Amino acid sequence: MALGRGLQILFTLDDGLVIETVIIPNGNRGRNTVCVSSQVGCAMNCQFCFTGRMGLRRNLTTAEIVEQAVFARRLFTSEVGSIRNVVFMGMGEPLQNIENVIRAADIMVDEQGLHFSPNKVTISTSGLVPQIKQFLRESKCALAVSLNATTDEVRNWIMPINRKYNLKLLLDTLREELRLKHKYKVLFEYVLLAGVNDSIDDAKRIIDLVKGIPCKINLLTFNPHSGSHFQPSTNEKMIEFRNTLAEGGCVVFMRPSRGDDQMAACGQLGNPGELQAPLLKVPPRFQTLLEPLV
Ligand SMILES: *[C@@H]1O[C@H](CO)[C@@H](O)[C@H](O)[C@H]1NC(C)=O
Ligand SMILES: *[C@@H]1O[C@H](CO)[C@@H](O)[C@H](O)[C@H]1NC(C)=O
Ligand SMILES: CC(=O)N[C@H]1CO[C@H](CO)[C@@H](O)[C@@H]1O
Ligand code: SF4
Repeated sequence: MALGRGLQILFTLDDGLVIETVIIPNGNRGRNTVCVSSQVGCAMNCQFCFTGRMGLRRNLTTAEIVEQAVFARRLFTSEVGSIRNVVFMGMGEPLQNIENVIRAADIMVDEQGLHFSPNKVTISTSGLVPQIKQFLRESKCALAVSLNATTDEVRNWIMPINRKYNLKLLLDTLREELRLKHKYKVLFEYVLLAGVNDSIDDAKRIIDLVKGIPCKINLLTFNPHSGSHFQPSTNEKMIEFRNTLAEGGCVVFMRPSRGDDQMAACGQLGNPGELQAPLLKVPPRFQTLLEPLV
């Protein structure tokens, strides 16, 4: 079955609010990924994200989170492949709903539950430092951290959570906490934005920033949408960026462009008609390079 860009499922909750779950196909191998939501909306206001622009409505319950994976599993019988991975990259900042998220992830990996492998259940965070510590201590599941910038100047702008927990604090915390884990690697997500964070100097800074942190780095293509003024980097830029990281000794992945849009569908959920959160002021240095807002 060809899923094209991924299969989007809308769930209406008991109180009438709507959340989205996306199934991301993985080629012919039939090992599909389900991208689950953890909150209705999100309070983090990342500048590239639809969901962030809606603001936060509420946390999902443990059951509402687990149900998304159960439903995806039921849709995918063996003929069309199965669901092998769960990523908490839908609506919401999972670690802002940490109790329910840890419980849901526990159920997903429990033998009596959904019995996913713990390294196939990934919680993705924008960087809530105290919750990252708690998560790494209490859960066996995988952690992805959205880095998306290499200086506080840029990260403060595109991911406002950085004003509370800056890059140094975030990375020092990971360096420290991962010493307590056995054979555990954190995944850094880095979305390349043309002219904003895609220079070779950025790649070189990443190499320094992640030194001493067991990790993998995932480079993603930005998927432009109305409501955002960013543009994706060119393929050549991405390849050059990837090569610089690899030469610096990093384990780096870059999704082929087809997969890109599918991943990008996840993490940019939400109804553009509900825009509420303000766009932040663009630092003067970047003003000329961004597209005017539609
Ligand atoms: C979501 O859950 C967290 C605790 O896990 C709590 O601190 C926060 O206030 C909750 N948010 C809402 C909107 O209920
Ligand atoms: C930041 O990273 C996350 C991936 O975890 C992604 O969903 C989001 O769109 C990224 N974007 C930017 C531009 O920072
Ligand atoms: C941190 C920062 O400003 N990084 C760079 C991102 O990439 C553009 C161009 O590719 C540079 O101009 C920025 O300095
Ligand atoms: S990228 Fe994630 S954390 Fe940031 S606003 Fe969107 S849903 Fe929230």
